Amino acid sequence: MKRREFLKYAGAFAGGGMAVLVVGNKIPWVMKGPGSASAAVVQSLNFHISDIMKEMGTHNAENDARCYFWTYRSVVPDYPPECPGPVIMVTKGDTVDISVTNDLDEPHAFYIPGMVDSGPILPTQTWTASFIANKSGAHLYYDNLNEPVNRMMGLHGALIVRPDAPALGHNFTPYDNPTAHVQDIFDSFGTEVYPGLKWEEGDPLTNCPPFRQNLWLLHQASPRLFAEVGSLPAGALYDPVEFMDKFLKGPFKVNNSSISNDPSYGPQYFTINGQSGFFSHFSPWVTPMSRVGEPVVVHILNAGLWTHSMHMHANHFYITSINGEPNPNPIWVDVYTVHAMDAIDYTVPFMRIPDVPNLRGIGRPDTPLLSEKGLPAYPCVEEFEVYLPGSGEEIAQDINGSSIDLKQRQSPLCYPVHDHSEPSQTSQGGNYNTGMIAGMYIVGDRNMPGSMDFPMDEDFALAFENIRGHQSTDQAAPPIGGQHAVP
Ligand SMILES: [Cu+2]
Repeated sequence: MKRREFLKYAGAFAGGGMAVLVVGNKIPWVMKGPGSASAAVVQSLNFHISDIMKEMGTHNAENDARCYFWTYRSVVPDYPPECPGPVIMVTKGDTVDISVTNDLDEPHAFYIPGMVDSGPILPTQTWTASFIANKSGAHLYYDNLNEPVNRMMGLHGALIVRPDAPALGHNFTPYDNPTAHVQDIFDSFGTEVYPGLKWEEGDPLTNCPPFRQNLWLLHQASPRLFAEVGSLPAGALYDPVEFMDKFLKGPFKVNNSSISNDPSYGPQYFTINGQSGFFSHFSPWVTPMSRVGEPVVVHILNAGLWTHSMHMHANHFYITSINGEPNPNPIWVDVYTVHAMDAIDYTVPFMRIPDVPNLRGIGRPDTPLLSEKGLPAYPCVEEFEVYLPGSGEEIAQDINGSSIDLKQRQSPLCYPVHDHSEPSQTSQGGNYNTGMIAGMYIVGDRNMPGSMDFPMDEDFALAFENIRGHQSTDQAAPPIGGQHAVP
């Protein structure tokens, strides 16, 4: 593609919201659920394969941090182009009608292993099909041509399929055939083992959605290499072996200035759902924000070529699914390795933080010990009133020149989720905590009288409202094939 054509898409960077398309009418709960930023109910998917120049989180007047991508873009509804493509949510057994038009100048495809395979869609052509969402869980949809080049260039997104019913006499799991141990874990939610709500259980009175889930779609991007692919003559394909060599074996640069003078072919941006650093860590579409007693499932899909190991502080979690197979032995861990193209589920119990000193055990709804000041160690009433930086210590200016106090309250309780593959903790050579990082917020405790909501300052409350929904949602969809009533 000619650069002047794709430059017109500059500005696709969005501050964290994910486009979500809900197919069919069986899962109205998802409209208020975590991970559904700008959700819309649709009866069919209408995608165009096109390209963008995306402004990354570190783009500003001094630092031209932009990257060229190929994207699946929803045109009905009309969403801005973004990498990754929209999240597609369906119920198992539903039929999904899809059309994909190729606006680029080499063949592309739409592929979900075991579900649908478009084969090559030639330039300017449109492929239409129907497929059945035949397996519950999180799946990657992607372009499998010239592998891995087309997928790495940004042609990927997530399909999340939810079971339509739990096993008889059991709680819901995210899977069709959970192993006995995975079923046990989900059956333990809402019991004395993990007091609070079942996974599928919401509570409108306390602003808690059912089926709490987050998606971590991992990817890595190289502005130099991706620009080279985008600059090829019409119809020419980039050699995938050369692509892999340059991407995976390029040397890392030691600092920002050497990157701008002589950019590496290696990845410079490490993203979760297209976001990095603050924009992923503080995004409720990435970072689980839930109460003790409100378990959350995190679907991890690695669309890239690198290995990542997301280490979650605050709670250990269960690995409940590995590459489409419910885990026969879901041990309790705090970090787990996700290879290229892996699909891994973290099931997070949202128990009390394990390092709170209780009379018995860890993480249990137990009697907390007292601090030196004679206050209970839990709820963390002393930390709730701590600000880092403190009030008046760090003042910034907004774009209108007004002063902003950067004080940050240590409530709700905020913990990091970072990748142990350390190069990913940078973005374009920046310092730690600008790359592939998520988090975990404990925003209250259902099991502690008087602590349903921990104290929240206004900025956090705004983000939290977006995800846990004080606002109205879109209308429910008609049956598949039917039409929306005119509002
Ligand atoms: Cu760690």
